[in-house]
Amino acid sequence: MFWYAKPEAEPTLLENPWRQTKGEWNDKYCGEIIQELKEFEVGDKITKAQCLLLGPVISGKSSFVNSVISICKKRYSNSAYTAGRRWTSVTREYFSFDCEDEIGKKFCLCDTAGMMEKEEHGFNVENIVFLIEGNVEDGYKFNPTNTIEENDFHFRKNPMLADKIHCAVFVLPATAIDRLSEMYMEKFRILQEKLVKKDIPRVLLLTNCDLFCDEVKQNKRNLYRSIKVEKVATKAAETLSIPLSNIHPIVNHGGGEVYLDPATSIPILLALRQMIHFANDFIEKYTKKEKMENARRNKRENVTNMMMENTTNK
Ligand SMILES: Nc1nc2c(ncn2[C@@H]2O[C@H](COP(=O)(O)OP(=O)(O)OP(=O)(O)O)[C@@H](O)[C@H]2O)c(=O)[nH]1
Ligand SMILES: [Mg+2]
Repeated sequence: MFWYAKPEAEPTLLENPWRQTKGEWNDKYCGEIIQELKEFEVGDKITKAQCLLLGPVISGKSSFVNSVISICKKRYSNSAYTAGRRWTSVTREYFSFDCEDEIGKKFCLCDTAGMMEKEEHGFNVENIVFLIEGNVEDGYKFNPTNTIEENDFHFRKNPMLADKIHCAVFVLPATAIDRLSEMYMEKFRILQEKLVKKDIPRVLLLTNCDLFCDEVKQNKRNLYRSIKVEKVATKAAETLSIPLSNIHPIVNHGGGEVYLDPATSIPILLALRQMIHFANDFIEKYTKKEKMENARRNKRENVTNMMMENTTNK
């Protein structure tokens, strides 16, 4: 008679998290991050960190907006209309969400319609450039086949720095990383090129980590210990050319919960904190470049004026 050793189950959780955080995932740590965000100064008084959410339909963009607003309000909020499991975009209008509390004053989350593979669905890539440049006002109805025109009611002709996008946030379900089609990758590539050209920081939110990993579903505190989640984040970094440190696996609030679990809020807040920091870096760099450009222009004008004076005096 032979005895076979029962094969050991593959480990699913790491002993040490693949991403370190400063504290236990409880209300106290959640409160500390919120306090840090309240004290953080973004740009000047009028400029909030404007973050644009981009991603396929039903990827969890509006749910992220709701999650953040819920955390700010300390109760579940459904300000951004969310989709069921349909394949066309439920968000049809461009809308930026903020919250009149101390952290809410620091940022603005700009929700968009889902990007579909084909141009005729979702919204077109050219419109994203207008969104980034701050040419699109709240209320604009996404039109998948047309690009916004200068004579459109929602077209802002002379956007200020405060109207522009300071951080681009891609939103993808963790479950979709292995299933991105060629057509989709091409859309992402074009978009990334445009963002890199404009020096706009990029962050990626990996949503639905509860549906992707059972250990996370059972306990949200397993998020940064899950081997499966670490692997998918690394794969996303390689596939989408985004640094791993800019990739945030999350579970959105809203799965019928009544109490806001700090273990769900903390990774969302860590993502938001990075978005606000990156947006601020962009604002600082943009302001510096603008000052340098103005100084150069003034110098050029002074030289021209002096030359003109010299010619008239001769
Ligand atoms: N389990 C789980 N469900 C989620 C998560 N994030 C979003 N959902 C669900 O996914 C569905 C789609 O979410 P939305 O936030 O509407 O997605 P969206 O990207 O805004 O979709 P469009 O506006 O249509 O482009 C909703 O039923 C959400 O409740 C998550 O992290 N985990
Ligand atoms: Mg939406």
